[in-house]
Amino acid sequence: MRSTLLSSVLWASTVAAQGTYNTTNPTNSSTGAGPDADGKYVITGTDIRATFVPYGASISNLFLNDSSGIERDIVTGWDNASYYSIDKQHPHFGGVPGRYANRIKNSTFSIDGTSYNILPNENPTPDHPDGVDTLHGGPDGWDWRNWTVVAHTENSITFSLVDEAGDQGFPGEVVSYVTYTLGNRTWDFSMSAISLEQETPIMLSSHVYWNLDGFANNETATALNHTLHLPYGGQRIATDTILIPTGDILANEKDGLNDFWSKPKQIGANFTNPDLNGNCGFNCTGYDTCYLTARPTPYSWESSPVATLSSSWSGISVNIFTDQDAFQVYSCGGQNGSVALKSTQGLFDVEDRPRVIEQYGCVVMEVEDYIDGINHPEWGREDKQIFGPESGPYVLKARYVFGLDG
Ligand SMILES: *[C@@H]1O[C@H](CO)[C@@H](O)[C@H](O)[C@H]1NC(C)=O
Ligand SMILES: *[C@@H]1O[C@H](CO)[C@@H](O)[C@H](O)[C@H]1NC(C)=O
Ligand SMILES: *[C@@H]1O[C@H](CO)[C@@H](O)[C@H](O)[C@H]1NC(C)=O
Ligand SMILES: *[C@@H]1O[C@H](CO)[C@@H](O)[C@H](O)[C@H]1NC(C)=O
Ligand SMILES: *[C@@H]1O[C@H](CO)[C@@H](O)[C@H](O)[C@H]1NC(C)=O
Ligand SMILES: *[C@@H]1O[C@H](CO)[C@@H](O)[C@H](O)[C@H]1NC(C)=O
Ligand SMILES: *[C@@H]1O[C@H](CO)[C@@H](O)[C@H](O)[C@H]1NC(C)=O
Ligand SMILES: *[C@@H]1O[C@H](CO)[C@@H](O)[C@H](O)[C@H]1NC(C)=O
Ligand SMILES: *[C@@H]1O[C@H](CO)[C@@H](O)[C@H](O)[C@H]1NC(C)=O
Ligand SMILES: *[C@@H]1O[C@H](CO)[C@@H](O)[C@H](O)[C@H]1NC(C)=O
Ligand SMILES: *[C@@H]1O[C@H](CO)[C@@H](O)[C@H](O)[C@H]1NC(C)=O
Ligand SMILES: CC(=O)N[C@H]1CO[C@H](CO)[C@@H](O)[C@@H]1O
Repeated sequence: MRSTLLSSVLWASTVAAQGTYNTTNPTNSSTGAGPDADGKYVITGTDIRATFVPYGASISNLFLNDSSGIERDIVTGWDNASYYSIDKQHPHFGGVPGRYANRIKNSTFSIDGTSYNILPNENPTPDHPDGVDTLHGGPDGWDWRNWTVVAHTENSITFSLVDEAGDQGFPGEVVSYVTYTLGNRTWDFSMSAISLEQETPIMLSSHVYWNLDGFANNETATALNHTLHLPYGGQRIATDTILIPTGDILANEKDGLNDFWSKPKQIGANFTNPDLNGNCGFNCTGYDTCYLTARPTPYSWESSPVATLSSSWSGISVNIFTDQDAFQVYSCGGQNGSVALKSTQGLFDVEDRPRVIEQYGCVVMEVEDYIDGINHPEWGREDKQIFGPESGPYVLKARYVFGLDG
């Protein structure tokens, strides 16, 4: 058992690093240069460049040239690493939610007959001032913490985090590694997590907010004209008014509000339909929805994308390949202009356009497993969501391939 565990750790760190480890000199490794003046770590591929910050192991900028050859920064974030810990709104910009992404009903779960109460942090009521459920791992979830940079090369960066036993109420210590690598207009990531002591839920994701126009579209401040295709997304997980899964799996009727599978559709295509109100929780118009990515088995996850997002304005598209079985889409209905754009985004020559993220100004896309699967044993997700010293490590892989349609 001990050797199984050790080989898991070694295996996971190898998978995570995919390259040079230099723990002696973690920041300025043989090829990396350490953080820049804003505290960000830059990595570069072919015609693509990104920055990352230790806070949440978050992507902070992603630069690509659009079809006019103009450089666009297509993810949200802040201008410097220190501001991530200061901002009170904490929109989970580009980070790794953990130890368990998305919501846990009633902040409870049980494993082998033992029930656990973890810290709530969403939907406070007079009786439950801290909230009635747990979102993204709790009030000090993994994307509220500074991860350790364990490797930084010209085109990749690896972060690690040690999550102590009992933190946020979760059982057992967990060690995680996340590696991001840029290629030829590609962004790969590999996440692994090992539970060293006890069985615990683990579900990670990457919580990136996209605007493929770099917020510089002079026709609209929103991302509602972005086109989304989820070719395997014929089903979704039903949720209640506070977005907690009910246990039901719903069919996404062809031509219905949640049909992104039968053909590509603009995110905003159905916004004039009053039935879209309530589709993402109480009085929320749009999407905050976990679509399933049910591919015919056996399949190779690298062979076809589970999602494609594109914008005809910039011409930039992204194809998302992953080994994960679900895919969350959030249309940024909760944004309200209170978050400033980065200095690398937006329009500078349109006077009446505030330099902020407007409602529906972005789209969040998260590769993940079935949300709150730990409270729905009827879905059969235990092998993908419960990990202990005797199981293998939790693993998530994804590849984002960027194109130019214009
Ligand atoms: C790791 O960093 C140390 C200290 O800077 C250096 O001496 C060593 O050569 C580095 N190792 C590799 C493999 O880059
Ligand atoms: C965009 O194009 C310019 C000019 O060719 C080039 O200098 C820059 O590196 C490109 N940006 C990216 C992210 O490839
Ligand atoms: C860091 O970024 C924030 C948000 O963009 C900005 O308000 C602040 O002035 C910046 N601080 C420094 C030291 O650059
Ligand atoms: C994270 O690191 C930044 C420096 O980049 C620092 O300003 C901040 O206080 C740290 N935050 C936490 C939560 O440790
Ligand atoms: C909800 O959590 C409380 C503890 O906070 C627990 O007493 C109760 O049994 C839980 N309810 C369900 C349905 O799991
Ligand atoms: C990058 O990929 C494009 C096709 O997608 C290809 O034409 C080009 O040669 C590749 N560049 C490198 C440096 O491999
Ligand atoms: C919008 O931007 C495009 C591309 O930069 C430009 O060709 C067009 O003239 C602009 N339109 C307006 C109304 O400013
Ligand atoms: C949603 O929008 C698509 C594309 O415009 C349209 O074909 C479909 O009928 C709409 N569905 C509903 C339910 O409004
Ligand atoms: C942008 O979206 C709006 C609302 O869905 C639609 O009326 C308009 O035709 C779209 N524009 C383009 C260029 O697709
Ligand atoms: C629903 O949202 C609209 C627009 O944000 C707001 O004006 C309205 O008061 C809300 N209704 C309820 C019942 O909360
Ligand atoms: C905008 O959203 C933020 C974050 O949720 C919230 O703190 C703020 O009160 C909202 N502002 C308005 C005007 O609704
Ligand atoms: C920790 C460390 O050595 N950081 C250095 C890495 O390299 C950059 C750029 O050369 C320096 O500014 C850092 O001080």
